[in-house]
Amino acid sequence: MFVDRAEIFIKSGDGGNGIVSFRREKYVPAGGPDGGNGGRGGNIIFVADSGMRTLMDFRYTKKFIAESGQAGGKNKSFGKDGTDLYIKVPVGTIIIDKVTNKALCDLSEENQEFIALKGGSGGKGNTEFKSSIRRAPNFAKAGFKGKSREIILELKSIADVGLVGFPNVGKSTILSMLTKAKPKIANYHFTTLKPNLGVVEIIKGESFVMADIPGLIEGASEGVGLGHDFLRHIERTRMIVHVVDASGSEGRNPVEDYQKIYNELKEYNEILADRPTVVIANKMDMVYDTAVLDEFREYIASLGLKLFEVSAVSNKGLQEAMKYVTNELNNIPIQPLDLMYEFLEEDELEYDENPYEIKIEKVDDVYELSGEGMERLMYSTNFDDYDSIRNFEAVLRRRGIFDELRKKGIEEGDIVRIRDFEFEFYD
Ligand SMILES: Nc1nc2c(ncn2[C@@H]2O[C@H](COP(=O)(O)OP(=O)(O)OP(=O)(O)O)[C@@H](O)[C@H]2O)c(=O)[nH]1
Ligand SMILES: [Mg+2]
Repeated sequence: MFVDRAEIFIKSGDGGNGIVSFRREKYVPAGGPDGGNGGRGGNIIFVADSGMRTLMDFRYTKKFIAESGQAGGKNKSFGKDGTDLYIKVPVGTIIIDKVTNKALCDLSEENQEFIALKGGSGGKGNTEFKSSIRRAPNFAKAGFKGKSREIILELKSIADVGLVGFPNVGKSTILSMLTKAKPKIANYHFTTLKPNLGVVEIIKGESFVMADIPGLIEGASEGVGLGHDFLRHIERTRMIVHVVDASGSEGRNPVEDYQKIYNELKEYNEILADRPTVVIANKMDMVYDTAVLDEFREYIASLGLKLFEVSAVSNKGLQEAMKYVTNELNNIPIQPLDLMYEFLEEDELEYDENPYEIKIEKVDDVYELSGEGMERLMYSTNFDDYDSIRNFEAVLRRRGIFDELRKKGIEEGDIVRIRDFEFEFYD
């Protein structure tokens, strides 16, 4: 089973809460605060693994949640950080944000890592709030929540050269003659159902990777046949080897075949169609109608392209063609993927909820406060402690929540609701 696209859900770990605690010592009636800080939540990290070939694992596991940080302890002890969660993906996987459909990262090198989501930081324990005027702080801070995101993984094989052409023209035969790859070869259409990769080394020390993809047909770029799903595996290639059946053995015309495939590439992606191309006229051993061949030679020459006439089954002419390809590759740079994808800008990465946000909504006669900032403030407040309540009010005032409420028409004595808690408003 070859899987090259998957949708998953990722979430980094929540930060652990800070805690309220006081030293208890013999003969000391009230020891100082000793509540420790919470640990950081685990990060979500993608890593490119050269041992993986497909995204099949993601058909079964779709949710990835990193461990949360632990709460702080007594004696100023820090809570343990949540373990980072490493998600292994094949080399050549692109991490795409589902909401914006923009790429976050292209994991194109072995062992390359990408931190997709950082864990929430831990909250501070009450020890941190001790001061000369506040000897015994009775509150601590909640940890920051982890972040979540829906992700699309797309695998685009890393190959230098891609073999394209109609089904049955001999693409897999070419790959099998030039590399150690053992693709299935048979005299019918759509023999190849998944991309095959092989290493070609015609000139010593100058090897390159060649990809054989399933045959394309008219409408491939719109999803007809198998073609559409596999075109992405040649997106990264630096060169295209366009294979046609020169013998017209299936009653087709090589010129028309070439044009049809070219148009499919162009429909799929303009950039792909304009990639440096070499043309291989295969099955020369079966050419009986030289007029058709002459027409094809002329046509390819008029495009300014190099044509190689080969017989793949008998391994004739392939070496020469590949020598040419090897030399050409030296002059063609690696394709930057951002030609194909829009990448998210650094500052766009944080589209998640603002951890300080406090939302105000009027429901009937009640003013409701919500949002991550509100939740954190709630959890960070000890409503049995005068100091802590004062801090709670001060934070709301400082963030302009009182002003905002007044703008919305709140009056003394009106009800403010935060989750299950209700307060009367007094300024
Ligand atoms: N006579 C002749 N037959 C060839 C030649 N090259 C390939 N064939 C035959 O053509 C048929 C198709 O070959 P494949 O390599 O499977 O073709 P393909 O382009 O990979 O086909 P799909 O995977 O279906 O797209 C097989 O029967 C091959 O043996 C050649 O040079 N001459
Ligand atoms: Mg094939």
